[in-house]
Amino acid sequence: MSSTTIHLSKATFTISAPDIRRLPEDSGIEVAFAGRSNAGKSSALNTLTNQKGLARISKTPGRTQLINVFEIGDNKRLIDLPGYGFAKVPLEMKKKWQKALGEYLEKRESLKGLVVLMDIRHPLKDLDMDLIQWAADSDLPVLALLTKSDKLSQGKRSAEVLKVKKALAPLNADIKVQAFSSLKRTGEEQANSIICDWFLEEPEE
Ligand SMILES: Nc1nc2c(ncn2[C@@H]2O[C@H](COP(=O)(O)OP(=O)(O)O)[C@@H](O)[C@H]2O)c(=O)[nH]1
Ligand SMILES: [Mg+2]
Repeated sequence: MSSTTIHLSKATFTISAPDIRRLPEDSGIEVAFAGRSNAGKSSALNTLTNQKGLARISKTPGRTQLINVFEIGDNKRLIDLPGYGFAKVPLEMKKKWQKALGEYLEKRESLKGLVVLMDIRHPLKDLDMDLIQWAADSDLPVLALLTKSDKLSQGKRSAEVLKVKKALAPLNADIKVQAFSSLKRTGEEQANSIICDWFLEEPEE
């Protein structure tokens, strides 16, 4: 048993990599954040690390095309993956960073958990489902974070969480669903605890 406590607030920016070859050595544990552009990924990273400027909150959707790495110490890293699904971007650019995203997901050995961020008002779009299905097939645990939950009433919020849980249940995988608001800090504790558990998992033989 490890007695270490993980503090996401220790995260410091390490590098922005255009492809996986430019990433730190593939050892230790990484937890990656992925989602459609504008899903609230940068805001969630800032909230969870308690650092306002950690992931620059992009005003122009689709500009965060790089793999951003944040060290939290002890060979553990948070990974901010390029946002996907933004239409108003030249196809060549899109292909390039979608390739970086795909390569990261397929090849990165230290990836131990995937946070998929979706706007609670529009969850489970095709690309989100592709990603979650892929993680399920790869035995990678998933936290589906339903962002901007402050935009819905309590009743609608619970209904949406239930709907997403039901939709994902047939995958029979390690998938947790949590409503989240960076604005109100809703779901922060739960998300933090799931992510820290991933960081504390014993390495496999
Ligand atoms: N109301 C509300 N707006 C949010 C929340 N999180 C993000 N946003 C807004 O959604 C937009 C996209 O957020 P951002 O974090 O840049 O998304 P990213 O493209 O996924 O990194 C910004 O205008 C944010 O202010 C939230 O919890 N509540
Ligand atoms: Mg962003």
